Amino acid sequence: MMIATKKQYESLTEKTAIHFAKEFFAEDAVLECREIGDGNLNYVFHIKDSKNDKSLIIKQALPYAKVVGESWPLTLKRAVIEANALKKHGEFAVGLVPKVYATDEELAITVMEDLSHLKIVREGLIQLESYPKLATDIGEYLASTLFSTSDFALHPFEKKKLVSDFSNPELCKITEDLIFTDPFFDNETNDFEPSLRADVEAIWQNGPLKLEVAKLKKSFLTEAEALLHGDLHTGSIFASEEETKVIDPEFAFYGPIGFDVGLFLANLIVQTITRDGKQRIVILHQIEQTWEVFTTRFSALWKSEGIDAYKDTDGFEEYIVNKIFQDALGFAGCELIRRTIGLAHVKDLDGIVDDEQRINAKKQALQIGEKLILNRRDISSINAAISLLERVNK
Ligand code: SR1
Ligand code: MG
Repeated sequence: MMIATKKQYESLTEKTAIHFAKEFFAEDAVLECREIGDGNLNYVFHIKDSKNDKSLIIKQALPYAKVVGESWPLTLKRAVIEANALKKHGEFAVGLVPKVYATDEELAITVMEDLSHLKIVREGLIQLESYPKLATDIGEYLASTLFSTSDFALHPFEKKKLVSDFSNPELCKITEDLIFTDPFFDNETNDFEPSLRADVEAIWQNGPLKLEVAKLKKSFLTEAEALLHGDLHTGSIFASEEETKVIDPEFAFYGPIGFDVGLFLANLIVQTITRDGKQRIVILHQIEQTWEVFTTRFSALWKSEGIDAYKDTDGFEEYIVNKIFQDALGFAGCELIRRTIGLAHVKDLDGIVDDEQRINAKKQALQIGEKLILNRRDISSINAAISLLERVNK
């Protein structure tokens, strides 16, 4: 559904958001609104009818990056990309993304299901909350959305139409710069603690590492394999012990399958760095389980839904899954490095209060990132990747 009101873009406030939301509620509704967004780019309004116990979310893209300010203009088209990606992914990952009720392209607004009974996974993990379904749900989400939007499942005309519909150059440029370029050069967008300067300069001077990052960046730029979420970190997932919902696919575009897998794994790896003992084992198990569920579901879809003429050719499916794995490890490495020394950090690391512990954790993130990028072709299984984490951690 498109919202009927057409007007020039204006930023909503808690008051005006209520006005826009009225048509979604009963006549006798008593509406309350709170802005609850804590991301880098958007406003998120929670609107509740306290009389009839109904609620929804209005998300509005801002014409600039909130994290930097009005000096960094950003396309509003991303609101449409996000709503369309939620709808497309929702066709395959049923129940794992929020429902979209309406959109307004002019105002860059999406009206969607209220998930405020859930918690952002990054926050929950930092507080050591337990998410027993997270790994299986995300493994399922990754396999179903990525396989089902790829050439393995779609007629080439349909797939190429989607590639064009989901062209998202401005948001891709952010990723190209913030994940693949800036952290590996002395760029002004970088943000790192003075005690990390020697480690950071070693990265800037590491030719073999930069060569591998250049290859990963080329893959991100050119390999239109599937409709990615494009920013699948733990801040893009809402969950409870019973439910998981993937939100915020405003960076969606056609890219390499391993990118979504790698970003999620990297954000779990960050948690392994910050934890000890049994709490750490929980996350290592989630890393293993995510990959196992992903490959099992991907393989089942390959067999039941695959349309590729070569799908039964010996070795082809294994070649594809290996490529996804190696790409995912490399992309995970880039994500770890950029979250430590680039523009956009994560609370898991920045929130460590003790200076020595925090710097030590950040050094580990850099080391693991480097190893994943450089050794990704020699890491033969998810357990081998976990052993690499064990060797660097502690
Ligand atoms: C200016 S945007 C910075 C970061 O926030 C988003 O969530 C993406 O991860 C992006 O790289
Ligand atoms: Mg986001």
